[in-house]
Amino acid sequence: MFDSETALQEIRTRGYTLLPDFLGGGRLDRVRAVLARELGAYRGRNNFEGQATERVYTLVARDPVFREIIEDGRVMALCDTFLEPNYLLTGSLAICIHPGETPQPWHNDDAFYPIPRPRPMVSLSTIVAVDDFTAENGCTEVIPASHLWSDAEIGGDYRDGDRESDPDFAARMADRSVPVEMPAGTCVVFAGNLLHRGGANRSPAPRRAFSIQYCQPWARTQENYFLAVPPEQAAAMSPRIQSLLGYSIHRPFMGHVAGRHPLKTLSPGASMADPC
Ligand SMILES: O=C(O)CCC(=O)C(=O)O
Repeated sequence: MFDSETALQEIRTRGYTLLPDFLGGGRLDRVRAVLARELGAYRGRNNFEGQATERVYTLVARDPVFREIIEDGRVMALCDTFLEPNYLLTGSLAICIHPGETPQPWHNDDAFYPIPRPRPMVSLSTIVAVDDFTAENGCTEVIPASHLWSDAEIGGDYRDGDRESDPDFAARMADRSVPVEMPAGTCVVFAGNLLHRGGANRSPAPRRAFSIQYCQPWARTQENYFLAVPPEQAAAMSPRIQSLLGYSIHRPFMGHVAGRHPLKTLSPGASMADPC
């Protein structure tokens, strides 16, 4: 049973909350079937993506089950609280951490936005376990309450080699790190400014997950969905997904197309001369 007050309070105070049984009603099986089809083509290209990790981006366009999950009412309720109206989808990717993978660098998902900390989150992230998450198989690890830390406490970001090789930083993180162990089908929702990472996979089996991330309507998105999702496919999606993809206006007029509402580009009969 979803308790939005507890979820909101946990995100505010410790930076994350768990939604048990998030993938009910056969969704976990459907997700596994899609991932069986999609995984296997790419490997990570650097230490952040993970050399022994597969990532499949643009899940929103790959199967209806991901669109249902992206607009799940529980997550939308949390986005409605933490983000401004007409917030956007910024990432939708599967992450499969293979045996032998080392830990990811500590990072926060909204590190791209150069706004001094402490500050409100610019994005809200979710990671859903497709296999049981354990400390052994590379479950997500978080630093509780780090979403409230200043720039000095964060000490740079994951691209900063000095921070990553600093034993004091590593010791400080090791003292505070919490493994998010959770059964398959559970979702961890966390503030975009919370420090976290994918753990080392010391098990003999892959650890599959997917991450859906949302951001403020004024922030540039990680994935460029206008190019990644063909307009004819977007035209058939729900109004909520269209809005999340950017077919919306952040008032008064961010996102317009030649002075018109971007949804007009999706209706073949509509005249672009019609007012918004
Ligand atoms: O796979 C995970 O548990 C975390 C991945 C992550 O944080 C990321 O790639 O941004």
